Amino acid sequence: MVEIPLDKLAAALAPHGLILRGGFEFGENDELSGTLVLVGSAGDGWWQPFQDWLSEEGRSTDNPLDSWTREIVGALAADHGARLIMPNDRPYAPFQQWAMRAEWLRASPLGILMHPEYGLWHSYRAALLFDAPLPDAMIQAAHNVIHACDACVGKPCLNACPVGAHSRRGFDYAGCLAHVRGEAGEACRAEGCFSRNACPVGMDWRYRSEVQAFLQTAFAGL
Ligand code: B12
Repeated sequence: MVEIPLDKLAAALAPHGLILRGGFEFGENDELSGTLVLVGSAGDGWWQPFQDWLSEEGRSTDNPLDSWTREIVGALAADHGARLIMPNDRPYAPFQQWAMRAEWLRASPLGILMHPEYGLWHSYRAALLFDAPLPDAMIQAAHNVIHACDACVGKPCLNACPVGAHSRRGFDYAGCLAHVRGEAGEACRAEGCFSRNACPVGMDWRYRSEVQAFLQTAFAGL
């Protein structure tokens, strides 16, 4: 049986600021079979490699982050006989559910998963599906993971949005979008989401403003 070459994968991803985000084996009742390994980022170390790639001639500006990811992780999939699954391809694959299984994370009140070290400053950019068992190095014990939101009394994330889009009732997507796109949403567009930035966990991993502006603009379709 083939083994998943975790070290090779990690070494190939590192120059691009991408990392392995954990994995798990699908079971009998799942929609897929094999072992899934998630690829993503922690912090914004991917920004400069991505910018360098983007500045090369002939790059399309249509979903550039996905195109960049597809180029890097797609090559790994081809080299190692894995199937590439992308988060924005339809029908949407349940990346957050997969991440919960792989890394034992839970959602913050904002919907974004809370990581014990990276806080809200991490992402899932692609997944690789292998026909091989889960390497021992990827077996993560559930009890290792502390959910920081449980101990967070003030929940500043729920009080920081200028239009109250994040509340205990959930996320008011339409309200957020209208504000971010509008005249009064300049700060949200330039500095990033106030709610996400209000979280005290993982401050060292916070994306610089330039990166937050890029992601907010993409989110708002501007
Ligand atoms: C559609 C989508 C959205 C939609 C949700 C619309 C809706 N009402 O459902 C919108 C446009 C609102 C959205 C917004 C954002 N999203 Co979004 N989104 C997705 C996407 C592409 C598909 C979600 C889905 O339907 N999956 C299918 C179901 C079956 O899978 P699931 O795992 O169960 O998905 C659950 C979650 O997506 C959750 N959910 C529902 N609504 C929302 C809203 C937010 C804000 C989040 C984070 C989760 C969430 O409910 C789903 C059902 O259980 C995923 C990628 C993916 N493939 O999962 C990213 C994803 C969930 N988004 C993500 C992020 C980061 C954001 C933003 C913060 C983007 C940004 N600017 O950086 C914003 C939030 C802005 C804000 N101000 O808070 C990340 C979360 C990463 C993490 N660390 O947890 C993902 C995984 C993308 C990624 N590449 O990392 N998103």
